[in-house]
Amino acid sequence: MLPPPPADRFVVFLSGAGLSAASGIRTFRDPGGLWEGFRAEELATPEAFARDPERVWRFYAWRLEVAAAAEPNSGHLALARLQAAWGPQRVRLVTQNVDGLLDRAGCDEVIEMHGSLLRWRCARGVGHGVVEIEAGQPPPRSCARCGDWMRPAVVWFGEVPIDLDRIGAWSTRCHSFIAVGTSGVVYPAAGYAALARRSGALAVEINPERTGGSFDRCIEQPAEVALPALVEAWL
Ligand code: BJW
Repeated sequence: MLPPPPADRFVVFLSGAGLSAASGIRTFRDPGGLWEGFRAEELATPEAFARDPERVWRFYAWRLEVAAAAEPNSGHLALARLQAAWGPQRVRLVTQNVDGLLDRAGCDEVIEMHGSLLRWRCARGVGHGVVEIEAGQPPPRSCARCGDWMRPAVVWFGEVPIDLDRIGAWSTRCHSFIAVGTSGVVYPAAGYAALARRSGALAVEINPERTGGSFDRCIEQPAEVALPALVEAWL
């Protein structure tokens, strides 16, 4: 079993799509994943949106519907339980997921580095406000201020992810860094485990399929199995 962080140190969990797989949300790159049959560039880039806003809008409206209908699974709930017991200073959460499930599981202060499907904004950029989507509601199609298309406040390829300074600082100072359910192919997220490891942290991955990234240990189990067991052992 992994050593818990001492009381004056902290652990960082960086999650990816595999964490939400057991909630029925498809990953991106597994067989049957979201990108199968699509090229990412056709949907998850500003250029794709400029080319065919209707198509990209519909893709994300559908993704929002799926996320809203999903429930947090035992992996999300285990992280919430650990954070409730030790506090957000000792259990720091970063996710690439845009589904809001960590939040709905009761987690605090989650860095959503690739944004969220639950917030939409005007395609023209900042300044026209952000719309928070109510449970079960469809996203708005057009901006109430200028009539241009609305887009999800997610981070597409070529856009800069959120809160990178804080994630970088956490990675260099943490006791342990645990990557959960991420293929490690998308940067800068994929670089933080190696940064943490070079900085002296224990780097661990939880993934039923070893990714070959820079880790000291791999727990080759699904997140919904490994996280409840880890949290039970630590508490
Ligand atoms: C389970 C499981 C279970 C299954 N339990 N596990 C060449 C080299 C390096 C970088 C680049 C390059 N060319 C271009 C770039 C940059 C580019 C990039 O990384 N491209 C690569 C594809 C090469 N990155 C960017 O453009 C980023 N921005 C950027 O770099 O800005 C420049 C900059 C940076 C820093 C400072 C200043 C400037 C932005 C990246 C944005 C990514 N956006 C997306 C879409 C978000 C919206 C949406 O949801 O549609 O984010 S792409 C998609 O991939 C999504 C995810 O968050 C992200 C990561 O995917 P994830 O989560 O790892 O999912 P999968 O499917 O890949 O893996 C799932 C894993 O789960 C698998 O391993 C399974 O085995 C496992 N699993 N069941 C546990 N039950």
